[in-house]
Amino acid sequence: MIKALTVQVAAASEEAFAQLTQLFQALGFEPGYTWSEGYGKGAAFLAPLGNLELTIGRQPAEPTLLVEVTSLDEVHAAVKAWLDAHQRSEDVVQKLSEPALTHWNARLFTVQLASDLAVGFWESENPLHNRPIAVEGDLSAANKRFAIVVARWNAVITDRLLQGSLDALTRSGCARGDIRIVRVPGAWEIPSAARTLAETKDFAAVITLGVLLRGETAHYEAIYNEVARGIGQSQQETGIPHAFGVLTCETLEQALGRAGLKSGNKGFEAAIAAIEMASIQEKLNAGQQDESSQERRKIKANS
Ligand code: DLZ
Repeated sequence: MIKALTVQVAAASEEAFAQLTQLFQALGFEPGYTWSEGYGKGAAFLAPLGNLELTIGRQPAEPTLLVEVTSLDEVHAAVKAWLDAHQRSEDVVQKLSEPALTHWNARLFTVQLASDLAVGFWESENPLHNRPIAVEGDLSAANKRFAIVVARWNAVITDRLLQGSLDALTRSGCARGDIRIVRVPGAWEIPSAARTLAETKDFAAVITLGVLLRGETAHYEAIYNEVARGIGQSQQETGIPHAFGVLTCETLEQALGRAGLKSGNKGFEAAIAAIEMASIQEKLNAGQQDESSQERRKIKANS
């Protein structure tokens, strides 16, 4: 039920609003929702993580609004440059502290950015703090090409799946021109088209979309097994991620429910999986290259 944390800060003037906006953008906050009404305006700045942290005992830090950063010294320099540009020089020393070690193994500096806005910027001294140790995919589809193979059989549903996939790709930053759509007669034909596309190595991932209706498909199991096997095999043998968006449903009504009516849109979900896997693949490939070039360096050094 809880959705988000918001800390509201009132800027003293239009000028202060613009200056703080400029600072937050320069520090790397992601721009969030902005609004403007007759009675005022607002601009949100987003961080990847928000916490409402309850403590007891020794207060870990002053002030209470804390921003965790990487490269604390660079952030300090950026904040100082901003203060130098907008504040009297005698005030800067008073408003900005130097980074100092805390009792919780971090370095922190504080800055009074406005009369009721004191911020503590900090960086952990532990290099693994808050860093994911797993390789995880990003959900950005920008500058990547995707192929979609969609079956025409049960087009009333597969068209909706296709719309869902296109929606996910474009909303994640993929340009329309970077999406190749291939229509095949039925689910049976999906694996061969997917494989041909994957083998070109032109695409970061292939999204497969189709619907098999048990009630209306004699030899349903045989078709389904072969389609699933073929798509999986294409993925494994080409090394290009394939998202599986082939629905297997008892009835048309159930299929419609999974194509945007009741249970989300499986085409959208398949595209998101494809985007994530494309990113993971990219990271794993980059990691492998790092490892093999390290290996080559080692061999060279020993020879
Ligand atoms: C033949 C057939 C049947 C009975 N049912 C479906 C289905 O539910 N979903 C689907 O995508 N395709 C079906 N097909 C068509 C086959 O997948 C294939 O296109 C044809 O057998 C031609 O090879």
